[in-house]
Amino acid sequence: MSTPWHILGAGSLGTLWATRLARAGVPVRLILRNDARLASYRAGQGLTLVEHGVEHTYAVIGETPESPEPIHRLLVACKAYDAQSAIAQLQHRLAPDAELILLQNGLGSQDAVAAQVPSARCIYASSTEGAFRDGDWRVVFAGHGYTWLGDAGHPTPVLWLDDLQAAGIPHEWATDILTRLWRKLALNCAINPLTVLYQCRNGGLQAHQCEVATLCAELAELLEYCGQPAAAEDLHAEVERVIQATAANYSSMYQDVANARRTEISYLLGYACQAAARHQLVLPHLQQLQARLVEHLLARGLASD
Ligand code: NAD
Ligand code: KPL
Repeated sequence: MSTPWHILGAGSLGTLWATRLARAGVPVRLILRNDARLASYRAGQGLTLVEHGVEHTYAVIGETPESPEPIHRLLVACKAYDAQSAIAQLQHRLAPDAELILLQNGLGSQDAVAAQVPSARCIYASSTEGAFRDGDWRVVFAGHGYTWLGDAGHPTPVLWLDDLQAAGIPHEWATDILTRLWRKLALNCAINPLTVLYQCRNGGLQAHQCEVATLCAELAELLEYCGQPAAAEDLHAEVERVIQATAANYSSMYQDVANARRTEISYLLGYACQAAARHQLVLPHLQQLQARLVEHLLARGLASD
């Protein structure tokens, strides 16, 4: 039997990956927080994937972090702010050859996890797929996209990409994964906080073109300072393109705030501002944006980290 995929986090992306791997006959184990969540999961039929309005349920095996089986391959599908504590619960189960696939958006959590589990190989991922939960143990595949995977320390591809191929998960091995993560972070910093502050869809930023352009200029400067010139290339043009292409959508940060959920600000704008401070780079608009966003979150009783 091929190596099982342990999936940590039964949220949107975790369920999206678990169901597609299970559909392809790849062994999958879903790691739930505790016995109560496991009992709730076992009371149902499994995980349901809704794609193009058609739903299928897959009987993926559930377990808790305390299960005894060693883990060789772990897909970490928690939010960035939960990744380290979630992994700590099952760190004792990681086999010496363990590989972790980190799906978190932004930057900062991946390096923290890599430092936490120095003997494991950590694969960083950047995904443009979109999914949301429309109920417990259910996910709607809302936006088809691509997932880039890479190891910042070793260019050699992993051996399990054929599992992704079999599961129909569009992917590519990226030797420049950090550049891709920085680029996505910059896009998210230029778009998401403004959609929260102006309470608009992405397309609403067409009314704030000057502000977007100024932020892009500062972000491009930051990327250069951080040794990521390729991520800075034509940033403003791409931001404009994304705003147009996703004009009718609400950004992920907008949706988090609208649903009173904690945002991943520390791994996006917070990370960018910290990197600027490390380089003693003054980026007044970016810093002001962070201050405005923090104030906005606190005023709504949401965490500002
Ligand atoms: P989500 O909130 O839907 O799922 C996270 C899951 O992790 C939740 O079910 C939560 O209960 C679980 N979890 C947290 N701590 C845990 C623990 N200790 N033990 C077990 N489970 C635990 O989040 P998501 O939307 O799937 O996002 C995951 C990451 O992927 C984020 O960084 C996000 O930015 C990124 N991402 C999401 C999408 C998307 O469309 N949803 C797209 C691209 C990137
Ligand atoms: O990734 C995004 C998000 O909403 O998080 C886009 C659509 C690119 C906006 O930044």
